[in-house]
Amino acid sequence: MSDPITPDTIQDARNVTQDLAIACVRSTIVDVPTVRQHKLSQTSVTAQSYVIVELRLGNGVEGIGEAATLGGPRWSEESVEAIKANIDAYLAPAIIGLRADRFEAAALRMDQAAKRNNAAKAAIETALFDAVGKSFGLPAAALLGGAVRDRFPVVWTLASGDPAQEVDEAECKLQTRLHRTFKVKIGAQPPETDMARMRHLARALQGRATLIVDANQAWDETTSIRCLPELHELGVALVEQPVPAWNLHAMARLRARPDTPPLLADENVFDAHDMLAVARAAAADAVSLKLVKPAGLLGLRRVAAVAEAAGIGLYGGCLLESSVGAAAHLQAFATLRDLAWGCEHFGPQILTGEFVTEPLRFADFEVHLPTGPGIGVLLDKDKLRHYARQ
Ligand code: MUC
Ligand code: MG
Repeated sequence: MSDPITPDTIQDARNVTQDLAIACVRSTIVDVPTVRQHKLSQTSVTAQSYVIVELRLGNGVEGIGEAATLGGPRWSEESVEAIKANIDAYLAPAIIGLRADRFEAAALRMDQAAKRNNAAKAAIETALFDAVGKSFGLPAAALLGGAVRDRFPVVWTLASGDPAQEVDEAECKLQTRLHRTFKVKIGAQPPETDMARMRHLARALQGRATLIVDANQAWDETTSIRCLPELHELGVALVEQPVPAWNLHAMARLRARPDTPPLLADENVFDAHDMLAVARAAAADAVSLKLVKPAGLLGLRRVAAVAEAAGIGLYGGCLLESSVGAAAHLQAFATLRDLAWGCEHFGPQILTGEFVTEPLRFADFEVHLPTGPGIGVLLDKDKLRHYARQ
């Protein structure tokens, strides 16, 4: 028999409501140099820029979240400057006073306050999960259904564009047992140059590493028809977003060809509606899941649910997040029943420094789910100040 409801029980419930009320939200732009230049088809970075959200509850507990970008508003439409402005002016005011554990209500209010702005919304939602988790001593994964894994095979990205440097970098990652699957960023150079680069990498790493490529929408259908069979022959395991995001039907036609490697949808799947369209068009074998695309952890799980229902594999994507953003992704990825393609949260490793008290653990080709409550990492406030943009 459960205890009868007494005035004390009612008072306790009132206290919880006050404890969990969102009291304030602060956003800070940070810039962290990378260890080398990272070149994609549409952008190139020597520093990563994030907006860090610190959200305080009535009980004094602070939750944190991160909005990642890649080279300004060039990977998607959001820049750190716009993210901070929209958090401060629209998103934070929309949720002040709300109970932090009303995650869907917070998402609805943010959707009413601003169209899209999904990276900004994801950073706030992450901070809500972190604050609620920290209030109850539970990992964010527990609030999402519970973890089914505590470590993830982790990809490294080769993106200098110089094949000799890339072989050296891959050798170093293999030797230190950090990474053995390498994603090569193509599309910044002409296709013929990229194909020569791929032949060089495949030869040098044969039998010791798995290669995948990401064209970030750089090729058209004709170029893809010309190049995909050779990538297949070279043993490339996955080709990410070869054609523009809008060209779903080209993805489907390419996928239907017998000599096309498995295709990974990235920029053409932001939310669950996009996922449904890709599934209906039979346009991908796998989907890259990232918090910045579906506006947070709940949205990411909705995309994953549609993909799972369609038999499309899950790949744990990134946007070169720091340990804050990476930890949030791992909390969500940990709850997915089948993460067939592992994850690529190498972001903390490409930064020259970090702003958490304890960085994520990378060992034996895997990244580990942090064990603390909430997203599992804590800000080092001095370091955050050091990287904060003045
Ligand atoms: C992307 O398009 O996948 C992930 C790794 C990387 O190097 O770039 C990102 C974004
Ligand atoms: Mg991609």
